[in-house]
Amino acid sequence: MSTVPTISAISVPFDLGAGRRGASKGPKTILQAGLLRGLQQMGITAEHTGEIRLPDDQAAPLAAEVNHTNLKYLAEVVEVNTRLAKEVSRVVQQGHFPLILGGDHSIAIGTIAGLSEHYTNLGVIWIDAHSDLNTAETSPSGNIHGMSLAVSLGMGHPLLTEIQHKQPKIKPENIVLIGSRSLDEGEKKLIRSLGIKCFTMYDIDRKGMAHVMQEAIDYISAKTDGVHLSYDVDSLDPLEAPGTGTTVKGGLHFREAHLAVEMLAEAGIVTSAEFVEVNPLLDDNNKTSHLAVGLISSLLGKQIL
Ligand code: HAR
Ligand code: MN
Ligand code: MN
Ligand code: MN
Repeated sequence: MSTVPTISAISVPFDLGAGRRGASKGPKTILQAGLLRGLQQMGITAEHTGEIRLPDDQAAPLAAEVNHTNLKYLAEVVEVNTRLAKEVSRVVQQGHFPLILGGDHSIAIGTIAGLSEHYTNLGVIWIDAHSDLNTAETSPSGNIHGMSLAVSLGMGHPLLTEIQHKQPKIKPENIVLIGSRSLDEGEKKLIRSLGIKCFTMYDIDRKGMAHVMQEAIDYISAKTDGVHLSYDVDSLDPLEAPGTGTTVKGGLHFREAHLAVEMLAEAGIVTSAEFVEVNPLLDDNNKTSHLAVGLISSLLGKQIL
């Protein structure tokens, strides 16, 4: 029997936080790649609680009301994340493990908002080529998926930072970035000024993934009462994960990406997770969806032997 709690998978077919469409099709292809069946074969109880989506009628009037030039689709991002936060909070309340399937990375706003109701020192491990620490002022694109971690720290438009009321949701000292290799100037300044722990690709090359993960685990488990894993598949090298909207060369190899989640499983510290930015429209034979299934399975305890 598995010691893993019941998994409640939540699909968020949303991609308006990204610059290109298609990540909204991620949850479905991840499920079609056999996620739930695989978990059940591991002895895990896994259920799908449903989809968080925009109401067809509400987005347009809201958008007109909060029309903001450097925050693309602000109203839609607010709406979907408000709904997601409630669902994530409900799942935690129920004693289940929230597993959020994105969707673009803007949905971390709702996930973390929902989680933050239940933890006073929520740790966040952010595995990503990017740091998603932009604000409207520093963003080169206006795409909110590049701002979700800043929003969770309480920085950004009040409609975003005030989702689920508590603000900020997380503390800079409880965050670890892993796999960073594309940081905007404003983001670099913020990482330095807030002292956010950041393991770049340079650190991974220099020290090795096993060393980096052990440091990350020791750092975060010392002071947190729960750990959320936010896994952006663009952290992987584009050769491994071509199906994502903002690929950056020089990323994690297949084994490094798996080792990270295998070590987290062994440490037993992760209390929730999200896998984001799978874009089936850009994929090669659903390679990236299958990769996501492999990573999730390893995170939840699948071993080679
Ligand atoms: N930093 C850039 C921006 O803010 C690119 C963000 C890329 N998107 C992501 N996030 N996939 O991890 O626009
Ligand atoms: Mn139950
Ligand atoms: Mn991201
Ligand atoms: Mn990214």
